[in-house]
Amino acid sequence: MGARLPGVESEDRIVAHADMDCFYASCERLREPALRGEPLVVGMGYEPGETVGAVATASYEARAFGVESAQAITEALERLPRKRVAATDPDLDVEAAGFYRPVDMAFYESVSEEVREILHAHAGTVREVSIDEAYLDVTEETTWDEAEDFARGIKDRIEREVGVVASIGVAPNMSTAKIASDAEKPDGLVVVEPEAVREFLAPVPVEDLHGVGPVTARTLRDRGIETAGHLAGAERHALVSEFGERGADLYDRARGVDDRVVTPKGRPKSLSRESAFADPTGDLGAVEERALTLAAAVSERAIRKDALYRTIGIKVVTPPFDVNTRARSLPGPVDDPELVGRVVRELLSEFEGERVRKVGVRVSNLEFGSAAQASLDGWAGSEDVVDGSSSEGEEDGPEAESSTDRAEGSGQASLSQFE
Ligand code: DCP
Ligand code: MG
Repeated sequence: MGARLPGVESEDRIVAHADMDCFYASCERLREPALRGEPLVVGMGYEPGETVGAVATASYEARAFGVESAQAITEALERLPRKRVAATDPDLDVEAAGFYRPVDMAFYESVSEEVREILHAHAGTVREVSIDEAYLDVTEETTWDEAEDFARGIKDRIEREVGVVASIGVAPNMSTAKIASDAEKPDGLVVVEPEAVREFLAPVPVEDLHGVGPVTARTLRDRGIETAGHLAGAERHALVSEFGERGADLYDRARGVDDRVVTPKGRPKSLSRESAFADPTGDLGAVEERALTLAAAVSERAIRKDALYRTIGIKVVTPPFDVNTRARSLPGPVDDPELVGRVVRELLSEFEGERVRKVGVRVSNLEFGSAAQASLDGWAGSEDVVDGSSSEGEEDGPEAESSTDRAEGSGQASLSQFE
């Protein structure tokens, strides 16, 4: 949760949110221009010619065939066969086939860096929330009358100088700006002036609100709440009794109320990831399996950030919304993915026989800049993605980084990680 500045009304601020379109795919097209305009799938854990891995992202042409993030590559291939295969198979249509490429994080990071430089050139305050996404406080840099031209200037410069396309939303606060940047993707540019916020938000489906995963969305829909407009018209206290503090946030955001101030991002105090089960499970083996995937993701992220940790912890949410955390402190800071897995498994054993809604893994007590101590092989192949959302309502300030597995409820573990 960003700091609140006394006396600063949200209407006084102009916030932009920029998010690159199908970012990894756009990066691939930079170095392989023949892929432009083609259905293109970028797979995490994917190997050329194989069927392993999950979809990190798909170009909009590939999305038209039903390919989406976090889908298994096997499923993507059913919807969109490989071009090369289709070309030799008389039963397949080459026009309805696409290209598959493996993730190359180092390259995407370098493209991201170029985009960041441009964003920083246009705004004094930039909060980078992911590899392809940032909030800008542009109150000092523009006015509502000029906001559209201002945002177009940023968009054009990113496209001209970096070669990828950004969608940008401008609004009086962070949550509305994020929805605005998403509203007309790809190549979107949406400006929501203060007096238009309520009207703009009203038709937005609850799924599109930040922090609402499939599980929450289903609960809301079961209550007849399908849009932000419905949420805004709901009883605040009913939402609070159902979802706790988060319900209050949802209600506020749906009404276009969000006092968070865009603060430049600092170094995190912890790194975490969590993932919900579509249906609470009493199978500790399944919980453990999910937790170990999260543990691997968190350890990799620590390596990428050159962070050592002294504490390894878990979070186990049991129905209805009981949050249990357990942690173990280590004698000294380490970078040891294997140890993270082992500690997580030991801490989880206490929950044998419990039904689990959500599981999370966190490393904390971080120490940075000790690359020499980090294991060398850890530098290979680590991948990083981002999101700030946490469906238990822990807002991410600069002091904590957490993320919710986007494959929540889909039954597949997304291999994505969030910074
Ligand atoms: N990503 C991932 N796994 C996910 C979601 C995303 O690895 N489950 C990666 C690939 C994306 C990048 O993160 O390119 C940015 O995420 P976005 O949600 O912004 O998705 P895209 O940029 O791909 O598409 P959009 O045009 O919807 O922004
Ligand atoms: Mg994007």
